[in-house]
Amino acid sequence: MSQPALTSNNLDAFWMPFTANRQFKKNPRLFVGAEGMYYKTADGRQVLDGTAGLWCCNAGHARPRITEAVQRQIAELDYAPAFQMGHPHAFELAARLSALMPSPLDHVFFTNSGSESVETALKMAIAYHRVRGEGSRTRLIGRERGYHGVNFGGISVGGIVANRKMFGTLLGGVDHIRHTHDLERNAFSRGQPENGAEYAEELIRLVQLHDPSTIAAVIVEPVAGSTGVLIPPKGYLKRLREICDQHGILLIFDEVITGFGRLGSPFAVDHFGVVPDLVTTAKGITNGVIPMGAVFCSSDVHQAFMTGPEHLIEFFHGYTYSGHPVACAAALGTLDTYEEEGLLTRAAELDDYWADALHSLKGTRHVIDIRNIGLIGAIELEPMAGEPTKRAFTAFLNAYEAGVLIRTTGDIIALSPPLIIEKSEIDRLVDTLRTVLEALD
Ligand code: PXG
Repeated sequence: MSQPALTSNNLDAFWMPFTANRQFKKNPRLFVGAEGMYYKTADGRQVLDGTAGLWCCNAGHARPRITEAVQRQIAELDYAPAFQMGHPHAFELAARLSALMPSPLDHVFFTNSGSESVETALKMAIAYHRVRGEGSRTRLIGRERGYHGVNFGGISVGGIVANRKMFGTLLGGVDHIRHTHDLERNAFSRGQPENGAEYAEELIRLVQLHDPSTIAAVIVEPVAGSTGVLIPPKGYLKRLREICDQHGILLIFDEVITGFGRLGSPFAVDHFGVVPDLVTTAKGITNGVIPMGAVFCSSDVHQAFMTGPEHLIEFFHGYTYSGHPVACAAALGTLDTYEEEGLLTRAAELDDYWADALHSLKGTRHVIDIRNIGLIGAIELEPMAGEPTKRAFTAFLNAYEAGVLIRTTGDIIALSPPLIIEKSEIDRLVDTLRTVLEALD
């Protein structure tokens, strides 16, 4: 396809998401191609993908299995109604996904994004209690600094101030436990930090305040990503599970970024050995190629809905594109690629190399913390006096000019490369960052 000529005029119409639109349009950064570990820019440069797109292209770019599966599917069956009708690939995919996830998380509900997966899980949790005769359990508990997408349920249980403050009163009946970030005690931890399991006890305080009979579910990211990579302290997630069990509260893991191999196991559920009642996923499910999400639920949750006359709809929820044939084809091609190349466990093989490379940046200018888990890394910078976020954003721009794509949030650099990354590319990523950071004001 020929490249359209871009003038400042035709950049205007597109209101870009989560972007400094005016800054971007003065000096746009446009990708026109991608293959393997690299993007190609409109000005013909190769850029090393240090972020797997937005945490989604876990197998890297332009993977033939996925491309072929999508092309074939569009020609064969472009769309099938999602309600009261089906097509074989949705069932095949659900079965393969549930086989990947530990039991009893063996039912799958399809969505089109992480945000929709979150809304679906929250609604499932509230409805679950109601169908079992505990309709008073409607309250949802999230966590400070949590990111659960951008829809109203997600921003309500989420804890990122900028994503919430513009949008009114949000969902009622939501409360939050505190986040687990503790630089004073845990700075420069490799893997899970030693300190902070006790932050889970906050949940007991909220249970006492609201009474368990009012609480439907607790939702957390096993590793918080968007807020700047907050890794759970040892023992923390297990303790949340125990408290939920004691009080009949459902536990939801939001695995939109941790799912599909990011931590060196198929899911964070495996990595931490803690099994929630519901798991939200998206992104890596299709390698980012076609929008898709999936919510996994336990057989207990699923079974609770399967009552009453058989001709009646059990759960009044779903999307026109739930289980879209082309998305299913992309997901099946993605799972094939992950399996053939051992990508769902590759991060575990690279763990030491990745950690050593990242932590070699200790002592580099402005760096106040480095943290890592699986193929995730974060480098926290000392903010510029009076200008928070500017230092990291400048690092992002300069790294891009130097041929490396990173993400920043606040003054934190987040790294999450495709799981196909080679050691030499890890070196290049880290060496570029070192040069960029040393040159920053
Ligand atoms: N939950 C979690 C844990 C996420 O990380 C969502 C839900 C929402 O997914 P959708 O598909 O609706 O965007 C996410 C998304 C970043 C970044 O750079 C992270 C996300 C999206 C864009 C950028 O940290 N996470």
